[in-house]
Amino acid sequence: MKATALLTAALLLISVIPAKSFGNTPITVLVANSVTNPPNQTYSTFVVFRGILLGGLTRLQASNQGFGFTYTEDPNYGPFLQSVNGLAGSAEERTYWQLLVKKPNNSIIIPDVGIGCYIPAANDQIILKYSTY
Ligand code: B12
Repeated sequence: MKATALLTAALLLISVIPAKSFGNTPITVLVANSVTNPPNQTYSTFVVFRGILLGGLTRLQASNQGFGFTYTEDPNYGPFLQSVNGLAGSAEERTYWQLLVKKPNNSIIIPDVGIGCYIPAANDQIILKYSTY
């Protein structure tokens, strides 16, 4: 009886864990521009379980929804988001693409890491906002 209960519990775990651990994580990406204020654009994509935002942006770019981005490699901090949809940040003009995240409860956070380190949670709205500094 005890063995049957244990076996049932083990089977339950095996059937539940993979679904939770390996499912894709849906996100949306909103492209905004606080400098010239054109209409925002939104896109949908996903990251794999515990995948980084860079993977989601790369997938989005490949999905032909009209989203494009480039990044440079910083020797210390990794990928720096350089341009989105053809518009690049500029040291002369003191502009850059800020990374913000709107959580499902509508709070907006400013991640303290870039696109190579941020791990989106399900239904995050990633906000790429062209801004000045
Ligand atoms: C100034 C600064 C910026 C400026 C840099 C432009 C400029 N010309 O000044 C701006 C405003 C653009 C910026 C943006 C961001 N930053 Co910044 N930034 C700094 C700061 C305060 C100083 C960097 C510096 O001048 N170092 C001295 C120079 C001589 O060294 P350097 O190697 O040439 O510096 C370059 C890099 O630091 C790079 N850089 C700056 N920030 C970031 C962030 C990432 C992810 C990368 C890859 C590179 C990078 O730009 C600097 C100038 O070229 C540091 C904190 C600190 N006190 O060090 C944070 C810091 C580097 N930034 C940080 C972050 C998180 C960001 C953002 C992701 C914030 C956001 N949520 O939008 C964005 C980058 C978004 C993107 N497009 O990818 C983090 C990085 C931590 C990490 N492990 O990823 C730091 C450490 C601050 C923190 N929160 O702890 N940043």
